[in-house]
Amino acid sequence: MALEALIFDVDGTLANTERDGHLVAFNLAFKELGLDWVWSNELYHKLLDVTGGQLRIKHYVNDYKPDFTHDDLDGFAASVHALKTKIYVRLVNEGKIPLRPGVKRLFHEARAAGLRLAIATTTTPANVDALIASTLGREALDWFEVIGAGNVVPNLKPAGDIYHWVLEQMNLDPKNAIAFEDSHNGIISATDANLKTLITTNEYTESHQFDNAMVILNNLGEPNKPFIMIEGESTNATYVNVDYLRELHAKHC
Ligand code: XBP
Ligand code: MG
Repeated sequence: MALEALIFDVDGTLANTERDGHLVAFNLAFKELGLDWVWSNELYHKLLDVTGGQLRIKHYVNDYKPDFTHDDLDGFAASVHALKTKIYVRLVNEGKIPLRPGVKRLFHEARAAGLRLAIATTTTPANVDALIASTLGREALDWFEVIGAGNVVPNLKPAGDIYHWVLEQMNLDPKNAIAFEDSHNGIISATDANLKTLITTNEYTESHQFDNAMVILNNLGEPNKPFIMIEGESTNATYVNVDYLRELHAKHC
C-alpha cells in the first residue's frame, strides 16, 4: 500500500483557531447581542468537548445557564452562531491567525511529491475558506481535492461521518491515506473511518487520550525547529516531511 493522500483537520491542527479565533468571536457575538455571557479560556477548554459551534452554544445554555429560557433554542443558537461566524471570518481575514509550524511547508512538499490533499473538519465551510485564503492565498483552495466541512454530514466528530464522506468523495482507500488531528474527538472520528492518524497537540488537547495514534507530536516542526515527540517510535526525522510520513505509513498502515 502506497501513501497517496493526506487529510487534514482544521481547528487546532492547521492553526490555533480555537483560542485566537473562535473563542474571541463567540465572546464578541455575545456582546453584540447584549448577552452578558463571557467565556473564559478555562471554560472554553471544557466546552470544546462538544464539537460544532451551535451545539456548543446549546450545551452552554443547558449546563451553565439554567435560568435562560427561549421559545426556540435551536433558532436562537443558529442566529448567535451566524453572527459568530461573520465575526470569525472577519478576524481571520484581518490576518490574526497564522498557520501552525510546518503546515505551509508540508502542503508545498506534499504537492511537489504528488500527494492528494483534503480537509475533514467540523467547522463551518466559510471558516475554512477564510483561513486557507488568508494564510496561503485564495488559489490554495484548489490544492484540496475535497473540503469536507460542517454539516455536509448528519453527525459531527467524534462520529466518523466526515472522514467517511471525504474518503468516498475521493474514492480513496483509507489504507492509502494519513489523517492529521489535534483532539480526542478528531482521532475517534478518523479511526472510525479506518484512517491512521498523526497528532499534533495544542494547549487544549495536550492532556487528551490518543489511542491508535501513529505518533503524537507538539507540532509538525521545521528544519530549524524540530518537533518534540510526545509518544511514538524513535526516528531520524526531526520535522514532518513526506519521507517521514512514508516511514510512518509503512510501519502503521
Ligand atoms: C472544530 C469544532 C468547531 C469549532 C468552531 O472541531 O468543533 O465547532 O470549534 O467552529 P474539529 P463552528 O477541529 O474536530 O473539526 O463554530 O463553525 O462550529
Ligand atoms: Mg481539531
